[in-house]
Amino acid sequence: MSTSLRDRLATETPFLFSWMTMAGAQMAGQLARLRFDGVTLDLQHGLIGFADAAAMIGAINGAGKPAIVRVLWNDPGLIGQALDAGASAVIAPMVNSRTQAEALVKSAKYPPMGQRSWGGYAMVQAAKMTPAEYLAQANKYTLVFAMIETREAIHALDEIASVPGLDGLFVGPSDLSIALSNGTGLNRMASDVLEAMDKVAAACKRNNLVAGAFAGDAAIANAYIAKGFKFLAAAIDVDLLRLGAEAVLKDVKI
Ligand code: 3PY
Ligand code: MG
Repeated sequence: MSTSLRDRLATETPFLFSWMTMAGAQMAGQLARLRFDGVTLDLQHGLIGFADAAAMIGAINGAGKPAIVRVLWNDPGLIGQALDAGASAVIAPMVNSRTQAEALVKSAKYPPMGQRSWGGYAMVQAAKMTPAEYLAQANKYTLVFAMIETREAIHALDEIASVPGLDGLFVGPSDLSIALSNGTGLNRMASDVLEAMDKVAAACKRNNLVAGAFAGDAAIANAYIAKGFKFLAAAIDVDLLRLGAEAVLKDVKI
């Protein structure tokens, strides 16, 4: 029996994960062995199909880290598939209303909390449980996050955050900055984005939810942590490659 991601998120220490946009189980396994606390697969904007994701989730779990999936959309089939493949948490884009948040929880949780459908064995093996144990514990063992990235979502924050069974909110600051600037800006540190994020952090506190966000670099992660966010995408795979290449080449004397 284990509720490790939930237990870990109940501690004070921020949970920092890498964010994969490229397919490949070997790379996922390598990333999972770095110092990040977990690995997220981006199936919305990344170049990762489901068969890729299933192998990558196996590699991440095999390295002893939680696999998290940002699904393509708030859709019961896609959410069930990610959890059945062994994801410890799912993050659903563009959750803008209480109705959409209720649908999200329904997709991710077994009855009586929701309507997740039973099937597949990767999740049972990943959790190291029997099917009966998994069924009994899955609603606690797995987490579901609603992405807050539009004006509508900011206006409906408490209606979304108070949906029973929802585990956290996850800010998409790029889309939020586009929305708040009426399509003229892309700035994860814009002042109106930061103000909206204060409201998200407060709604999480009021409703006992985990506050998460896509940060993408250390400076932004630090700014969001100071606001009370603790479930953070700290770096994208392509940036990690670029930063590694730059670090090596700057020291080569040519
Ligand atoms: C956003 O910032 O809009 C996201 O969805 C995170 O990549
Ligand atoms: Mg987004």
